Amino acid sequence: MVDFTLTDEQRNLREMAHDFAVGEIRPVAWEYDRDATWPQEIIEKAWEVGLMNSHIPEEYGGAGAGYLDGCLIEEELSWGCSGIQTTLGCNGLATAPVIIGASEAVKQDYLGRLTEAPLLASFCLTEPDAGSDVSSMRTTAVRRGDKYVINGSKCFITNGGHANWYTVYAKTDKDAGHRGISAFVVPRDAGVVVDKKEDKLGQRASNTATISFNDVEVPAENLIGEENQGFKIAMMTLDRTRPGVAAMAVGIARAAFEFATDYSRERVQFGVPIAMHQAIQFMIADMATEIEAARLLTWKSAVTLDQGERNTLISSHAKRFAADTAMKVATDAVQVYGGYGFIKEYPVEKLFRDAKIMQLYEGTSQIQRLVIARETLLPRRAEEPTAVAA
Ligand code: COS
Repeated sequence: MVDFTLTDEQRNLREMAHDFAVGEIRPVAWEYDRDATWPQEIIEKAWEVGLMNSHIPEEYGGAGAGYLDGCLIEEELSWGCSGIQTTLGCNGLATAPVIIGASEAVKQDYLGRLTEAPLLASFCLTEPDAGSDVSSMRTTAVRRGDKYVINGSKCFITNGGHANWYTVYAKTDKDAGHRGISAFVVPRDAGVVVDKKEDKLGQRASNTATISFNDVEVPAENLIGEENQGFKIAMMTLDRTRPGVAAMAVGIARAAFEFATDYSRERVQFGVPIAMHQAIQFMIADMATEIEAARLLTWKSAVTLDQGERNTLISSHAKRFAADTAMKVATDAVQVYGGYGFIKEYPVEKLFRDAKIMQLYEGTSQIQRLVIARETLLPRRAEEPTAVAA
């Protein structure tokens, strides 16, 4: 059965997220972007009303919401400001590996921290020389007695400067390529050092940091899953989070589309609103179709997960198409505004800058195409596990 009808609960959730975006995010979004303001107050309010940590299971204090529910929230909050939503949504990325494979005690402790207080966690995979090529990471974790000792540096870490704890990927066997990577939960007070906050093109209200680990010790029980399972845990995590990122891209595209259509009705050239010109109408029509298509792919990728099925292919379709759509729609929105679109006083300039990162983080559009090509050409991948032993 194919049914695109949301339940009453889902409609209410979407409405709540939209009202929050209208009331709490939109009024400050452009100012926070200009000044790269850390949105602490908004984090606390979003946490209070239950718009954060929606995927954390109920037994750890979370809402236990589904992936489609998460996408509904993510689209609305990103419509408000994708930089602020990147901050609010990042716990979903950091907690996914823990939910997939951490021990019960680690889940109780670290997931519980996020549901008991408005705290943040970060996901530490990328390194200066290991972006798309995850296997070439250099951070190491060496077992010493009942501890692991972690050394290395991670970059582009969302919320890195503000996190209470980190999911960290490190080599436990340097010679084993992707089969030598393990994942750990690392509390900030174990000695994590925040080196640098990035000054970014877009999504400037989010914190992106470089952090390092110098002989940071964690208990052996903080290992997620088994030793050397980290690469698969990372891939399974990205399968779970890419639908939400796609939803965020839809939110940016929708915001740009709305500004562009409103402006096209008001702006008069050649004696009529520019919306009367077919050149503008065709741009608006393409935006509308692509946003609709991006949302359908996004919802399908989330529903596939909610049904307990492997969603690697469809989540790459969704993430790739939605990210490219956000960039294209935001670019065309600037075009509809003409010269004014290039001026910071007008809203689409920010959306154009914000959209770019959607094609870069959580796997570039090229990596999504690579996954799509492999999944299409090598169907054996459908046999891969969707869960690991804890
Ligand atoms: N679920 C479970 N297992 C998976 C998987 C998935 N979605 N994708 C790959 N695997 C498994 C493979 O089956 C293979 O297993 P074996 O060791 O048993 O053979 C293993 O993982 C390695 O897979 P693969 O050969 O495809 O690895 P590559 O090194 O070629 O890398 C890409 C694959 C490029 C897709 C991967 O490195 C990637 O996604 N890179 C982008 C990382 C990214 O998104 N970074 C953004 C920052 S995080 S916010």
